[in-house]
Amino acid sequence: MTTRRPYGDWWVGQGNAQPGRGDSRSGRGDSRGLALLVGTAYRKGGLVVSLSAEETERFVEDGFVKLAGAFPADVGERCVRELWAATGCSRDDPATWTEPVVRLGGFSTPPFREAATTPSLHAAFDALVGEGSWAPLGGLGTFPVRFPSDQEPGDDGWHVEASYAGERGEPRVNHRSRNRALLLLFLFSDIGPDDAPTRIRAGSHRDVAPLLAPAGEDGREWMSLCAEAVRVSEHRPVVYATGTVGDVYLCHPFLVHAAQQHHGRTPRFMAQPPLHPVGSLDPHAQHPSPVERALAVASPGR
Ligand SMILES: O=C(O)CCC(=O)C(=O)O
Repeated sequence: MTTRRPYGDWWVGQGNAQPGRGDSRSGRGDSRGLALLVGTAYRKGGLVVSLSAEETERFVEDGFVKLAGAFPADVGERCVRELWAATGCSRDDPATWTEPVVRLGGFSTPPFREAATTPSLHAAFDALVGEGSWAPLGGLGTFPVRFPSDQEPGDDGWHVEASYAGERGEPRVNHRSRNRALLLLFLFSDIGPDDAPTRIRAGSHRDVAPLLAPAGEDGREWMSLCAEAVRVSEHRPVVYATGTVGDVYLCHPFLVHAAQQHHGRTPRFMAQPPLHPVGSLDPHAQHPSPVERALAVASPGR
């Protein structure tokens, strides 16, 4: 049985400054000790990694939590072989890596479905969104594959994700985060601080909720929301979504985040699907789930 460090490889920086070492909890010890530390649950048929109460609270505060070992590394490797084939580049020949980013999508073969539907992930979705309140992932959405490059990628602006289309087809977001319960970052390669980890403004979901509350059910058009969300969250500390194959970051749908240029040596493979809710989230529910509590944070009320 393997154990993983739950948080030890977060890197935290301020703005675009050089990052420094982040959270230092190590989680060393035998697997039962680890279970107590990170809320690992034992279930028939294997080890299920789940979130501790402390991690759930941190999700509400910071807007994200990392679930280490959410899917098996060997499943990740099977996916990566398919992804490499789709890039048209050679894994062994950096001369073929000519673009800073190649966007791939539409993978639904068995290894991708396996990675997206593990008991550990389902336990975490239950913990953050509530049992019966989320729809199992049908796929993993877009893979922006990032290659080491001197060129700017051109898609590294800060933003929140849009969650639904308005009447004219325009992307929108509303205070319930209609149609998006979570943003998920699936790590399909080992990602260090130089390997284009996604940048996250920790706590920025709390800046975005008040921008949406006054707009009610209609919500706001995504581009203008992003412009304001980026401005009001500038003061937040920046965390890099580093980790190893099989780790998944569970992020609040209002979290402000951005890609970055790849300064390392090994191409980065990461998927970023939405988790769709069943029904609609309610920031003012009588018994709110953690994601609903975080929707309501700093919101002035109904
Ligand atoms: O590639 C990344 O690190 C993040 C990409 C992203 O946020 C996006 O494509 O919306």
